Amino acid sequence: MGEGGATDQRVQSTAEVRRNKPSLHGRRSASQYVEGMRAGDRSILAKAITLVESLHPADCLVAADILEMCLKEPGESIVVGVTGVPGAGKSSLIDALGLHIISNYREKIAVLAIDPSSRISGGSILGDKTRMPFLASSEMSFVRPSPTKGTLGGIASQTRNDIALCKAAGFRNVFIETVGVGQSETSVREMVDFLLLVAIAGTGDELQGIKRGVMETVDGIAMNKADGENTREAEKARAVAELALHYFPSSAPGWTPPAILCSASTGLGVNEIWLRIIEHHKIVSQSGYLERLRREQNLSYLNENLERGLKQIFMSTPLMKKRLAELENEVATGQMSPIAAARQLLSIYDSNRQQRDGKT
Ligand SMILES: Nc1nc2c(ncn2[C@@H]2O[C@H](COP(=O)(O)OP(=O)(O)OP(=O)(O)O)[C@@H](O)[C@H]2O)c(=O)[nH]1
Ligand SMILES: [Mg+2]
Repeated sequence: MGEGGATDQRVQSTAEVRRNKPSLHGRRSASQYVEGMRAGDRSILAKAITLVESLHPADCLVAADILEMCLKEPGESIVVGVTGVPGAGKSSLIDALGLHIISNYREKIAVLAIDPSSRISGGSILGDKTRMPFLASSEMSFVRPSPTKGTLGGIASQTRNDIALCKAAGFRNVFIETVGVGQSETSVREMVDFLLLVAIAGTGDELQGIKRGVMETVDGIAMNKADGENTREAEKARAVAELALHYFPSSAPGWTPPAILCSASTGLGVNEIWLRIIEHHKIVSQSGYLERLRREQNLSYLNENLERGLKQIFMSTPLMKKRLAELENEVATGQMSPIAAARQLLSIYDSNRQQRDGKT
């Protein structure tokens, strides 16, 4: 080892010092955040997430250190994605599952909700806490909308960061709620162990699922709202969904995705859903599939962070910010094509960089 070892030690101790240094604006050091989170302080976890989501340059180093520490000791966990059309009962079902898991297993639950519609409306997650009355008030849960607005580098990398923090904070079960429209669903598949589609009868939902290719990627379907007058319809829809699932290759080796009848209102099927999720976890852990999946997910995580970092570097000067705003306006009003605008921005960045490099 010799000199190399000494250098490593020196580098490590510099990092150590930085981690223990309080961040700007009188905040905690990275180590203090992580210790607080690990000790079960949910308000520190919430603050750490805000810090990691922050685009403020002053927060970047502390945020990176927090993430690094969390990723080193990720903790055992099951990450479940819950998708489905708006109003299918995703939040209600997560709440029912939460009640079941906390009451029967005494395990902590984190819920991260991604709401792509808020990007348009600018609103916050649509009453998610009111749809999760149990989890919103339980000491053993943590509910948090993931940011969708103004995130440089996209929802995916932010949500992954949030997952890493929740895992490190000892949340054995992490649920990601996402509206099953378009891209959010595809990206959620890339960050969860189990993807549950919440479907309802009478909307052609099961067929919509097939059309969008969702069926190919889900690990299970929960046919929700099987209560009252709707029970019979839900039973039929469940059978159709189960049949449809047989037409697709299985989502993981050795696993046949089930279609389960359930009601978030009465609790029907909640136990079965959770048992199947645990069973899936055992199968994929033992076969080594989960490890492979997580390795692949880490590669996407790397790429997303790289893209995010590059965008941050790209946009770090006032000139670039100003030009981007101007060119966005020109593209929006049809004065310039998107490609020409992107090329212009890239060439400004490139000449700035060359000037800088020339000086040094
Ligand atoms: N009868 C019945 N109603 C339900 C059930 N689950 C949810 N609901 C109702 O369906 C509506 C939508 O439920 P949510 O849990 O908010 O659905 P969601 O899929 O999370 O909705 P978004 O987040 O807006 O996409 C609410 O009025 C719930 O009370 C159920 O099992 N049975
Ligand atoms: Mg919801």
